[in-house]
Formats: sequence, C-alpha cells, structure tokens
Amino acid sequence: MAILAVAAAALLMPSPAQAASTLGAQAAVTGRYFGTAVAANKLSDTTYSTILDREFNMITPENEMKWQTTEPSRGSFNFGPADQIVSHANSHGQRMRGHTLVWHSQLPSWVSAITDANTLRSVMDNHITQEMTHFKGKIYAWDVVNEAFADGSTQHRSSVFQNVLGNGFIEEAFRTARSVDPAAKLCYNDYNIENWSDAKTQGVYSMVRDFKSRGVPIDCVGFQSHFGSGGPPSSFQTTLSNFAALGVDVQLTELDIAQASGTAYANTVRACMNVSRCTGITVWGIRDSDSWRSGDSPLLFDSSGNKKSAYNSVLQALGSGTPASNPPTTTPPTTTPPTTRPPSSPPTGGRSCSATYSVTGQWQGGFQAAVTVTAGSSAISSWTVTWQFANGQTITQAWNATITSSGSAVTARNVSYNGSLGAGASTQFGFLGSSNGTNNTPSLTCSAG
Ligand code: 9MR
Repeated sequence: MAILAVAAAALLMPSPAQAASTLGAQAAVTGRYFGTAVAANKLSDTTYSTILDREFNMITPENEMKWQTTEPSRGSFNFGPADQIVSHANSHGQRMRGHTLVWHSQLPSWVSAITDANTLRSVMDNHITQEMTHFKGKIYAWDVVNEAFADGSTQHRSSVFQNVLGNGFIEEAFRTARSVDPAAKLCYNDYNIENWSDAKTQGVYSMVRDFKSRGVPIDCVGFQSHFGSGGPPSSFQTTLSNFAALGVDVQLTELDIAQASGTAYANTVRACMNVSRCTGITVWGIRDSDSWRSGDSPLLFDSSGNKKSAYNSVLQALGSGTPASNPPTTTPPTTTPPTTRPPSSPPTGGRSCSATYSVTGQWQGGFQAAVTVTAGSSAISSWTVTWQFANGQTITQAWNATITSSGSAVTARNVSYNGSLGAGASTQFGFLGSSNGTNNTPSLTCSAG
C-alpha cells in the first residue's frame, strides 16, 4: 500500500525533465508555443485533428488567409475557410498566427494588374483593414508582409507593391496594420534569413533597425526555417539574438527539415530556446504527407501519423532553455513628456480599463493563460487586475505583470514598461499555472490609475 502511494505521488509530480509529454505543453513550460500549419480541408481527417489537438497550441492557416482566397476580386471578401480554422482553434484552446496580408505570391491577378499608386495604396490598405478587422481579437501575431526581400540581396524583390509603391510599401502596411488591431503582434516573415552573414539577412536586419529607430510599428520577425538535411546554419542562434536585440520577438514560423534528422531538429529548437525573445516555433505541417515538400519527408510525423524519431529530439530540446519574455505589443509613446509639473496627486477620474482572460493551452496538471488589458476612453498610466480562482488553480510563473496571490485571490499589476496605455490601447500578460482538472475562467476586475 505504502509503495503504491509513493508510486502514485511520483506520477503526480513529474520531474522538470519529463514535465510534459506533448510539444505544446513542453514549449509552454518556458512560456513558448509550439504550432503547425493547418489546412481547413483536413480538419475532418481524425488522424490529423487528433495529432493537431494533442500536440499543438498555435495554428497558422497554410493558405486560407492569403489574398487569393480572402479577396479574390476587388472588395469581395471570403473568410469562410479561415473562419473554420479559427473556430477550431477557439474550441481547442489554440492561438492563431495570421498568414499573410501582403505577399507577391498567391496574389490575385486583379491586384498584380494595378499600375496606379493611389489605387494600389488604397487597395492594399483596404485589404489589410478588412482582413484584420474580421479577425480582430483572434490573432496573436500577423505576418503583415511576407517575403519582400530578393534572394541573395539586401534589396527588396520586384513585385507589384515594390514596383508601383516603392520602398515605403512595407512601412505603409505595418502602420495600417497597427491602426486596425493594436493588440496583435505585427511580424515581418521571410525565408533564407537564418544565416547571419547572408546579404538577405542583413537587408532585413537593416530594415527592422530602421523601423525601430523611426517608430514604425513592428513587433516580431518570422524566420521561416525551411532547411536542407543539415538543418540550420551554425549562426542561427546569433541571428535570432541579434534581431531580438533590436527589440522584436523572433519566431520560427514554417520549420521543416529535409529528411528530418533528429540532430538537425534539436539544433534548430535549441537556437530558439537559448534566446529569451524567441517566443515560439511552428512546423509547416503535421505529417510528411501534409508537407508542401512531401518528397523530403521533412516533418515530425510520418504519413500514417506516427511520431518520427525527430519528434523525440524536439520534445527533449524543448525541455531546457531560458524562459521566454513577451514584452507588450503597444509601442511606447515617442513624444517628449510635458515639462509642466503634474498635480501632486493626479486625478484618476475618467481612467478605466477592462480585462479579458483566456486559457491558451492546457495539459494534465497545468495550463497557460493570457490576459489582455485594454484602457478605456482615456489614457492610463497604471493598471491592476484582480480575480479569484474557483478551482484551486495556482500561478507558477508570470510574464509582463507582477502577480501576487493570497489563497485564491490574485492581483496582477503592470510592470514598468506596460502601465501606460493610450485610450483604447491594449497590452497582454500571461502566466503558467497548475490546476487539478477543472479550470473555469474567472471573472476579472480591472482598475486604472
Ligand atoms: O504550404 C503552402 C502550399 O500549400 C502552397 O501551395 C504554397 C503556395 O505558394 O505556399 C505554401 O506555403 C508557403 C508559405 O505561405 C510562405 N513561405 C513558403 C511556404 C512554402 O512554399
């Protein structure tokens, strides 16, 4: 009996090394996500959806959010296929990456045929506005602009956007995107930018540095990571940390590796795990048969849905690394603060905020949650969110907020960089918690100062 009790206790308290048994749960231990590309027409395949819902807590629609699908003719929008994926994600606690708003490929011919700059600018801005508005509040990060740089070069590639609007089209797209959904992270996404010394990497790096220095809104860079059989270049981690040092999150957005060697996958995952602003990894498909390059068998599950050996290498590599930091999306004000002395106790009248809570991942014994704090109709300079857990949940690690608990009562306060929010602006904090099964959503109270 005593032996049984000890065995049961050991089962309930896994050691950190074996803390989680799925990719998503293991990534969540350090505050990261593990995602995959999903095709809407495969959701009814139960082998596919079983693996999807067991292993992955972030989803990128493989094709369904691309311009060709979403605005096949001018002003006529079709979000049906993408809605199907978003609704699947919502009902399975998965978050979404939006892919992609402005891209030269999978672009309907009516767009490529535009030659007038004013027309193209308003068509591009309208496309961004309509699509982001439709999915507002449901997207963690958008690939606002995809693959705008030329191979082997520091320059932009030729495209209708580049040729008609000039270099400024990328900046225009990001500014428009921020104005539509200030809570979504805005990413630039590209391939062959993983090797630090490559011209294309340097071109994208210079653009991000320039955007940051001028206050153009950009929050993240997606490294597609479509690798050959050798896996990532040896400089990959250097590249990730150099970009992160500019003040953006970095993410691996479309990972696949020819022949899927375990070593190549582990090296890739480790590069991300060693960079605190590398917030997550997405593989570009579930089974080899789902891959755009299926002849290379580049994924973590074979065509029958069995785990390949690379799966275990990835799971293990996700088990150690620095916790992810997730600084807020909202860009700090760039205006100089007023020199007039504020009243000694500034009036808080009119300042208010609201907060919404969502469980973004769940596994046996634990969960990850995100709270979005939104300022009311006046700007605020601090916020406090309080709630009561009803099912004995406890918080084990938090980011972007200082959290104190007393019994079931939780108080979350802003940290130095995310207390100030403009009217209507949002920021997000998150945490990992333990739970014993029932994990109801608490109701939140937000107060602003
Ligand atoms: O995987 C996608 C495939 O189904 C499409 O036919 C293809 C069309 O260009 O796009 C693939 O996804 C691409 C992604 O959107 C952007 N980076 C390269 C990916 C692989 O081609």
